[in-house]
Amino acid sequence: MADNAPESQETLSNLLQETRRFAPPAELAAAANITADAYEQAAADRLGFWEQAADRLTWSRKWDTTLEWNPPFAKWFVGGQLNVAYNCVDRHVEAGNGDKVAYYWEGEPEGDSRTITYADLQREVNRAANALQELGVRKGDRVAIYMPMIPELPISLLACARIGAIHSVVFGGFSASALQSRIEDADAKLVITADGGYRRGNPSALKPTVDEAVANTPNVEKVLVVRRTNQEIAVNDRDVFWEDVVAKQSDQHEAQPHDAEDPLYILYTSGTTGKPKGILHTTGGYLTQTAWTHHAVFDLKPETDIYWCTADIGWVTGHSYIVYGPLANGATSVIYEGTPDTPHRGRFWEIVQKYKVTILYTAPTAIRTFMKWGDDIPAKFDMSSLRVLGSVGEPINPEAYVWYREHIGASKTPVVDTWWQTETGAIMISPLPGISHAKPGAAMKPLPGIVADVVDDQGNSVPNGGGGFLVVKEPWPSMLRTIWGDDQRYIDTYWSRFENMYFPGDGAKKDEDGDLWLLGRVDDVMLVSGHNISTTEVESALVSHPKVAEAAVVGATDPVTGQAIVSFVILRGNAEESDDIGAELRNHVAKTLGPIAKPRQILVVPELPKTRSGKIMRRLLRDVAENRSIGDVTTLADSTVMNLISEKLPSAKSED
Ligand code: 6R9
Repeated sequence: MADNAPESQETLSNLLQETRRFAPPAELAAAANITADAYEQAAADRLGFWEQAADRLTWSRKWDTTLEWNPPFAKWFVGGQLNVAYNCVDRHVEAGNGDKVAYYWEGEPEGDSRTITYADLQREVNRAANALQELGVRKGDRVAIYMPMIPELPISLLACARIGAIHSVVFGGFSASALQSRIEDADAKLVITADGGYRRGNPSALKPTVDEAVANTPNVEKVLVVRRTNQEIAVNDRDVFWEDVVAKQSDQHEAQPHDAEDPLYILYTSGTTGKPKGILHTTGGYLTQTAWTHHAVFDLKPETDIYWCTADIGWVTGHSYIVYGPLANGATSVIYEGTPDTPHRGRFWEIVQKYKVTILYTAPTAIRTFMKWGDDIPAKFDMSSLRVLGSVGEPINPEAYVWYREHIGASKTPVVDTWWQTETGAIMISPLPGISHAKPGAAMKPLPGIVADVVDDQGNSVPNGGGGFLVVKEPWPSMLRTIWGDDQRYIDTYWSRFENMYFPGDGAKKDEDGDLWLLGRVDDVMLVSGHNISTTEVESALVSHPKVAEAAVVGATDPVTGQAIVSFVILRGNAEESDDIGAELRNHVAKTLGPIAKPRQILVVPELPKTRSGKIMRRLLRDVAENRSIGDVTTLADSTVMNLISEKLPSAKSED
């Protein structure tokens, strides 16, 4: 492709061709929860479709109006009332399923596990709800939660939901200043935490971070502490202990109904720059869409499935697909406290084998790590129970998708690549496992009831084969309602780029069949010789080389091409770093995507910079590629990674 090719006018180049297709297994398709007519039904009557989804919940008062839409402010199921905790817990007990397991909890130290039935969960949530009320927490108050992945974490969320308090979970890996700013922004009056949790084989303290954060937040009245690790901790006047305050409470608590539009939670999302945004979710629409999508996308059969989402509850994936969606559906889930390599690199597969997990939901970053560790590790475990695999968090490279299907899913399980965001609350674009003829790397189609498209910079829909900006054109039940305390920022961030369309900030393309492929954040798009090239396509081309496990690419200023592609790659466990690896990989990309996408430079690195939720931070790599001092690293999960990368620089394989 030459520089003056007509493609240079397009919004986002479409370079990657992928022809592999995976039909749904016949058995799964025959018994699938959702059939193809759902798309037609929802297209004909979108609100009617969501009403039916809402009818899967138990309402104390039926809504009067399905949707009130004053762009960009939506209200769903107006006038309806329900209690989220009742829907997630009590109604299953009342239906005779009290003995059914809600959570198999697996601590990181081996042998440390708990089985929690729906009846157990009901008692625990009731005690915690009574305790919150005794501590002075009332409907509408904010409660900050900073905890490891222990059962008291979902119990705390549900206790808040039960009494109508608004929880704000802050991931346990965040610093004291990050926690403090989130406590202040939401003006939380209670913090729930633990002494610590287990991480990589050792107790890792949380309480000292809370102490530091609340030293400067006078509005926090109490800190409620769970003892998990029994580490020695300082005890302050504000501290009260779960074992004292919660354990003594009655296990009875009457759930009051809340309005469908009462706030359920705030969850802060940092984005790439600026002050974190407090994403606000409300009650009825959020539970409707998380529950329906969990039922549809994973084909959940609550009687027989064992479902495991490996995310942390500190992220939206954990909120929607460990707590609210699965519990509303009466599912049996696994919760794991620790890391995938403790005490050995087969820990995930050991857990799948132990609990006979049938549905597994994890992230591309984890899948690529498993690829790097080698095929022989999962091969040692019996994972024949698995029947549906899911992916979320980043674009999944086709090669990682195929590896996941083959080595984890025994070449038979469908893989659902689910696109959504903290802001969308629930899955928006995804294959359905009983219907879609899935393409590796494609999120395929908006779910029934979701209207999404790819547009050019004028907001016009691009034709099939074209790339551009992903947008959502109609409101959806679990959409964010605003940014906490900042309606203007909500309008500016999501609704100002295109008129009357929600702009999530992601690039995407439509293939010849009109199926959707996510192409990463538009901020990361590289402009090479007049072509807008997505990071995702080049990274996927690199990962399709047998020696590469993981790749990140960035555009660096270049005197000839405007920007040039600089690639950072991690090799697979069994691959040797040879002298000509740079040339080999550059040629491989040129062959796969065309010469326009040929990287200028390949750097073999031991690690990539990632956020605490596992997303690659290309911004820092751009600093390296342009020989700048490295910018703000506070959102980096492991601050030593940039040193490791810088150390590799002198041996960098730079060609041309
Ligand atoms: C659920 C979650 C949202 C951003 C989103 C996009 C990326 C998530 C993806 C995906 C391609 C997928 N993302 N899932 N990109 N394919 N299947 O991750 O929420 O932490 O708010 O991140 O993650 O860039 O805009 P959140």
